[in-house]
Amino acid sequence: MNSFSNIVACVTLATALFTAPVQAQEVRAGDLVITQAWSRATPGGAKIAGGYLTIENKGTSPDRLVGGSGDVAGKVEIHEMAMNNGVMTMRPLDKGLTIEPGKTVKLAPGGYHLMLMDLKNPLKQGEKVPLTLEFEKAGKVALSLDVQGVGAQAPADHSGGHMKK
Ligand SMILES: [Cu+2]
Repeated sequence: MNSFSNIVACVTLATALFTAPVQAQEVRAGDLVITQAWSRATPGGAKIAGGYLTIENKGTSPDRLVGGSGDVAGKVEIHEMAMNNGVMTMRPLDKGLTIEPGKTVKLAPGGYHLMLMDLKNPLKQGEKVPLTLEFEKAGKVALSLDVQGVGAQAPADHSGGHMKK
C-alpha cells in the first residue's frame, strides 16, 4: 500500500514537471482526428490567447476548419502566422483552414493557431478550456484545450498585432 502510493506520487510529480504540451485526449469527428489541443496560461488582464491543436484528415476529401466558439472568449478566429520580410506577422484566415485528405495540419506557436479574442477571464495552467470548433463537413466538434504554463515561445508580434486595431 505504502509503496503503491509512493509510485502514484512519483508519477503525479513527473506529469506535473513535464511542461511540453502533451494531450492524451483524441477527438474524432467524421474523418477527422483531433489531438493535442492546448493553450497557454495568460497573464492577468490579457484579452487574447492562442489555441493549438493537431488535425488529421483520414478521409478521402478535404475538410475545412471554418470557425469556433467558446464561453471563455467573445470570439474565436483562425489565424496564420508567418515570416514576412523578416517580420512575424499574422492574419485571420477568412476562408478557414483546409485539411487535405490524408494530411495532418498542426496549429502551433509560430504558425496556424486559434485566436481566442475578448477573453472573459485569464487562462490558468492546468485548466481545461472547452471550445466548439466548426468544420465545413465534420460539423461542430466539442473539445477542450489543456492550458500549459506561460511559455517563452510566445509569438513576438501577438499582443502588438492585436492591440493596434
Ligand atoms: Cu493570432
